[in-house]
Amino acid sequence: MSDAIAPLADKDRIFTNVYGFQPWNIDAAMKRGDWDDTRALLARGQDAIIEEIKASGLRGRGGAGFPTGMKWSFMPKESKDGRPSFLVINADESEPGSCKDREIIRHDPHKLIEGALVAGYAMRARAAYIYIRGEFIREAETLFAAVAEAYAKGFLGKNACGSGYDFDVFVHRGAGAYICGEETAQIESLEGKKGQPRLKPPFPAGVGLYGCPTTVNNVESIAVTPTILRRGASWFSSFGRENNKGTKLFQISGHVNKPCVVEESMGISFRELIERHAGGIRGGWDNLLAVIPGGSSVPLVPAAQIMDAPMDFDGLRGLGSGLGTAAVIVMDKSTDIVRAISRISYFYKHESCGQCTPCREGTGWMWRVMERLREGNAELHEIDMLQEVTKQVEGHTICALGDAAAWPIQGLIRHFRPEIERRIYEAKGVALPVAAE
Ligand code: L3W
Ligand code: SF4
Repeated sequence: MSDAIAPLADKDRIFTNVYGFQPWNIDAAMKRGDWDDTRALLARGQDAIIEEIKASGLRGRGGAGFPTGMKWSFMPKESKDGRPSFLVINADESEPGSCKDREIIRHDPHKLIEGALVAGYAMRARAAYIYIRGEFIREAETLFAAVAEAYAKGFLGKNACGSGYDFDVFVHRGAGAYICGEETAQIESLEGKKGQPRLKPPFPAGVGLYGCPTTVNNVESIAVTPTILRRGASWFSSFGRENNKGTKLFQISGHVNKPCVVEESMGISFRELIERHAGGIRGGWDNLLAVIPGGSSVPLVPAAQIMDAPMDFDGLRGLGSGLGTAAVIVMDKSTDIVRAISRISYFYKHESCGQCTPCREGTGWMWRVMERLREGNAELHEIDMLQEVTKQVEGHTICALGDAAAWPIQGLIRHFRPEIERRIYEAKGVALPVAAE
């Protein structure tokens, strides 16, 4: 059960233009408070900024939830061999269901660009590279224009904001590969190579872009940092629960009456989130079948379990799922749940970069079995065999795509095994066994 987290008041929203009611340009952004004496923020000094972000409890908003301040603290305080450090901002938003970074870039790009300067300064980076998803054509145009505005005002470049610090921001467009959202594949792609993940360790903070110390952060993680510094760590950490602090952009799609992207307190209950912002479940709460609460990589949660669940890292992990990017995919009882998960399996098969065998072979294998289960064209024992294969893929690959392909199937088998069996019996024309009293 959720500890009854109070819904967020408008005055506590960081993304005040997420619906684009006002222009995104720099003059409008400055009226909303962006770029307000950024020089004073920088004057606090690198270590003080990192400490403030640590104290705020901010955890990475790209899916993994790694503590942001701690990640920045891994960056070297002094350059070795004259090597620069870099910040890479992951705007390759491609997770099915995820659509928040796109809204930030469309309507609030200056929060991201100011955040790039502040975060880049704190980790002593020479420049930030914003790696934007190739399909985001209009968003990339906005970002290029917003970066140019910031240079024109003297907020970026030499002596950025009059701070005495030189800092550049480059926008780099991807070419349409999901795997380039994985941080080391993104670094490879930025270097002009095929986007294939590297083995970790070494982590990017040690060996990253062009072999230099690099931190890769999600768009939302960076865009919230100037506001956290202005309003204070204790303000940010007053939202949410222990270990799950702050506010978060939730992206609600699927069978709700009003799909939306909304900023809410971490830990808000699923029911409150949907009632307050998405107009309820299509056909009413009794019509809810299951929810994928964090984007396609995390296992689904059946209706009865998610209703009062806290929507945060620990609350959803406790249900065998995860917050991921907080892309909440709602499925009502009209959903063919086996087909839905099979379609997700196809996605991972298609997006596997192919460099490690369990993922390259396993994703195709899992998808083909999922398709047969969808049709009922399988034997009962194959359900256990599929489960076993997901275990052989999970944790045995270079990057998290292997896990992401395995987990949705595990969730389906855990919660909807009777539905899979029903299809097999039905396809064979055999009556379903009656459960013993
Ligand atoms: C230094 C250590 N750094 C960890 C850093 C690491 C990375 C971060 C998290 O996957 C998840 C994935 C998807 N020294 C370190 C260290 N780090 N230990 O911390 O690392 P990790 O490995 O836990 O996660 P990851 O590989 O970055 C990201 C999930 O996100 N996801 C999908 C996301 C999709 C999008 C999108 O479309 N925008 O973000 C959804 O759940 O499954 O688990 O920076 O270097 N000892
Ligand atoms: Fe590539 Fe898949 Fe291996 Fe990741 S797990 S490196 S996507 S083959």
